[in-house]
Amino acid sequence: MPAPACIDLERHDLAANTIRALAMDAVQRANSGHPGMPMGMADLAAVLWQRHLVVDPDHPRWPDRDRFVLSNGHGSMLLYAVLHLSGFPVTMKDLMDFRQWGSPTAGHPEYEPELGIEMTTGPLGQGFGTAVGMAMAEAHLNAVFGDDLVDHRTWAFVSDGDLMEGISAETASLAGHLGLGKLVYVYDDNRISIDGPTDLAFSEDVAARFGAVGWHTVEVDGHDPIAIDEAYTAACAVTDRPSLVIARTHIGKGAPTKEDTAGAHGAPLGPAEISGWRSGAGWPDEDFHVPAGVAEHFGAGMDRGRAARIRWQDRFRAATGADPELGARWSAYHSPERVSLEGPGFEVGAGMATRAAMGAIFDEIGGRVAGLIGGSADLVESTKTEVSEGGSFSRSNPAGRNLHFGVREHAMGTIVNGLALHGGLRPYGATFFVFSDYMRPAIRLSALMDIPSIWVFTHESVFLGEDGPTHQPIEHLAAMRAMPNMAVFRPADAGEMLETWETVLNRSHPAVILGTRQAVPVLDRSGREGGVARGAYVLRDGDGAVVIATGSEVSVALEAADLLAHDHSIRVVSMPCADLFLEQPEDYRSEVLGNGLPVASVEAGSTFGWSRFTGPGGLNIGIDRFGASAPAGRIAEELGLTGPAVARRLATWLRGA
Ligand SMILES: Cc1ncc(C[n+]2csc(CCOP(=O)(O)OP(=O)(O)O)c2C)c(N)n1
Repeated sequence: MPAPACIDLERHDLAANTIRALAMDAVQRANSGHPGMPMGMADLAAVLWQRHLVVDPDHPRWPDRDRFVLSNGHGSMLLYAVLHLSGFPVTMKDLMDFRQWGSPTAGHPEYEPELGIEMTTGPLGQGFGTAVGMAMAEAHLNAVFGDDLVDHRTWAFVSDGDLMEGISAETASLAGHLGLGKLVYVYDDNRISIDGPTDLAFSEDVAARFGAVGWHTVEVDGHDPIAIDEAYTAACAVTDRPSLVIARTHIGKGAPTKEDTAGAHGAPLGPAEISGWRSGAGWPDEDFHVPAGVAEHFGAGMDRGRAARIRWQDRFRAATGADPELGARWSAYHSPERVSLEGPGFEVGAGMATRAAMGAIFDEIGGRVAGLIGGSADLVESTKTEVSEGGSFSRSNPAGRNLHFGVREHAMGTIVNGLALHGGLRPYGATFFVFSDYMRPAIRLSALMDIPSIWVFTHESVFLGEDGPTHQPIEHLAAMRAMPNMAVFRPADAGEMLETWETVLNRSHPAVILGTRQAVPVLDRSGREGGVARGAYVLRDGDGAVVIATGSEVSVALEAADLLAHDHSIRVVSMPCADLFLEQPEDYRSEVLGNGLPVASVEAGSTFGWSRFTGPGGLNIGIDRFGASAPAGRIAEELGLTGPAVARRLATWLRGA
């Protein structure tokens, strides 16, 4: 912890003004962007980077570094400027190319760890939640490895918009409940958003709100570096609760007419305003000016980080040298080996829900994947995603591997992303598929950032039955598959579920895993093992037509093919993951799809998207309406998804084909 009040105020002002100037200039040059927030938070950023944040620009991914999340990521120029001035590989050219094609300095950056960008948002509130996940990751790994190897803070800058978004309520509540003492948020209390003053729509007592959910709060003048330093120090001293530093700031600080107005929020200030700011600050009339001494000022903060990293490296060497088992454990978390799963042996022909199959292999997964951590949004009895010896993660037991998110799906989504972004862990979050709607922004960001978050959704079709249409996903499969970079797995039976987990764990990309509520037969897949990793494979051969099915409809398609066997030779293709199938070589894809045979699809969901595989003359059997509240068997009959009903549709289609 830094010694109190030894800030060189002149240097500090120069540093903060450099952030302001670079933000103004880059936004002006790009002719788009948000200058107001970087100008308003410049003092807060300068003190944090110079005095508190423990990072090393020469080793941006050093595991025990502090994490910094910019949740009000529209103010991205703040982060780019500070990274540049602190010696991270963000160049002056990158600043000049702000928001341009191919430049790393995107409008809203998300995740570029080599540059020092841990995560920023984009969709307001996501960073707020994600940083909670990072702090949970730290707490867990600290419990596993001890203070010598894991002991760092998670910082985030958050704005009015972040606090207005509901996700901040969900995640603040959980962070307070868990007593995440190394989590420090700095709230940019500038009382301005896009439409004008925040009191148009926001008048809550923020300190009282956060106090009520178990946070420590401290209020500070966000332009007084000594007070800011003291507030950060006070926040760090509170170790049993997360802290919120409520910093009263002025958006567009120093802009002659636009300070404290929405006009400073999201548009270039214009030459007159920039020139007025320069005269007020005694700044030369020169774009992208960085005064002498500023890099040294930030460099002193970075030297603190460099020294901390070297001390950590020494401790790491000593600890793993003295205890090779510790070194092996560290590797198991941080550079895991390939996973292969055996499973308990599933009896062919037996009925078993694929969620139950997942439950049956979950302990094995937990045993093979040291960093596996996750849980459910109050549905773990149903999702079957618990490691039985893992213990529950709590304030008093952060070593627990089973997370209890409460009924907070959106929080679960952002936290899983935070756990994944932190590194060292393999996180998952589970709920019913229909509730994925409540966490979609986080799922989308996992795909955008290409991080290995695992999304487990059970009760993945109308066949969940009596709970009715509010609980029955219809368009969800199509919507998830439409998301670039997301691999969606809908295994057909217990064997495919096992292969699905194996496939997902051996990739380092985001994935959705779907499990049935209802029992489905364990299929005879002998000789066809490994098919899941290719996305689709031939389960029953035939040379007259191809029926592609997924999940519970694979056994339906097999039954239909058997019923038609007298007149038609039907090939049944199981397609647990359309996304992986599309990545296969052309030869494999056309071979599986029968090289020009008529193709049909059967899936208990919207038919949207299936013509990609079935083509213009193809038949797509699915559900293009909402479901119904009834037992699953009756729903299957009414919606035409039994073996005989599918056989009838296929026969009619084949007669016309
Ligand atoms: C989920 C979401 N909704 C809307 C936006 C568009 N948007 C960007 S900034 C902002 C509000 C700005 O207010 P504040 O958070 O106080 O930021 P400041 O004006 O202080 O920079 C909005 C609505 C967004 N980025 N994310």
